[in-house]
Amino acid sequence: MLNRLARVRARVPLLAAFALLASLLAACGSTQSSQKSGGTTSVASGDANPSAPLRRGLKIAFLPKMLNNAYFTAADNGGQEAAKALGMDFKVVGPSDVGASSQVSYINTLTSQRVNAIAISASDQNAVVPALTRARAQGIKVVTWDSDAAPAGRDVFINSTSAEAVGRGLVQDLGKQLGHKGQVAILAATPNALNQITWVRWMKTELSLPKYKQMQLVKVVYGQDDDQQSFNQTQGLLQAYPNLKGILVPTSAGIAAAARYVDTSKYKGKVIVTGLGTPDAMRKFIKDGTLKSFMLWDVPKMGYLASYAAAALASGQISGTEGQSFKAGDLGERTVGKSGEVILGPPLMFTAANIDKYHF
Ligand code: RAM
Repeated sequence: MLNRLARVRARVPLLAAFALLASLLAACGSTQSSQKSGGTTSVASGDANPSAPLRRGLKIAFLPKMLNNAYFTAADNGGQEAAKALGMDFKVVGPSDVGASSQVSYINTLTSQRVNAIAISASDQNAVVPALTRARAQGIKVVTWDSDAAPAGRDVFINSTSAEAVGRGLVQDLGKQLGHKGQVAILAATPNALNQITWVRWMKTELSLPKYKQMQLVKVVYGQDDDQQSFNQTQGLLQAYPNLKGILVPTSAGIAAAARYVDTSKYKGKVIVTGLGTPDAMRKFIKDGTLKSFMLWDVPKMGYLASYAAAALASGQISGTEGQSFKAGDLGERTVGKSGEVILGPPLMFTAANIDKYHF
């Protein structure tokens, strides 16, 4: 996989599609915008020794929002690759749904098993915090990735990319395709996950600009990262709003289901779908013209970075305080930013021109 990651990285600067993202990031004025929780900021503190030796034989557990979801499996695979390179004992556990409290019993079990680190994408920013706090009180290091928990529950957050770039970028992409006119809706995953909350908030911020005055957001619905529920929600939206022109879908399970519905319906070619999806699941829909574009990041790399951060924490090289640096294998040296956040990199825009270069 590392070869593949290296290949993907080498191509990134060459892709014309990224010009859009580059201009977007410039317009945003910052690439550091994060998923912000409502809670008070309390990043981990304490002594860290950057030259402490890397501990071998550490036990790390990945806890995605749910199992059997291609997006999370790709992240887990990246985490496993890094764990192997670091000599860590690696496992993945997790629920089969993205319910707010579904991860709590897994955290409790991992705590009693005394793993050294938990790497979690939180389905709910608050519901996991008491269990994570108990884990941390026993010396377990907690890295969130993809979707953050309130800062009190973790040491470091591996953010996929700038939340502002995602929210604004998806609306800009849709606006362009629609000539900035027509009714639009959002099909998100859940109302509890911080990544979803933050992306939707940025979408609304972008939509409030004068250039979108003829683009009206009519509804936000949730498909719970479930294929059938997302499919049904897409159908429901199109029936309830016969003039709907576009759907923004910031969830990989949701966008695949929405594309599948539109593909075989009378709306194909009439309703624009864009959002966040995995290249393997969306390839067919890009090729058959159901979708022109969608966005994501290198998901295995995100998991890879989470494992390296966990190893650095559990070895005492970092504690999660802003300014500390750690080595992240192929990804080079990374520095902890504000609120214990480490950003993987800029988002990728996928189109027919580049989708075949990505396989996850
Ligand atoms: C969904 C999940 C995940 C999100 C991706 C893009 O599968 O909600 O958290 O980042 O989509």
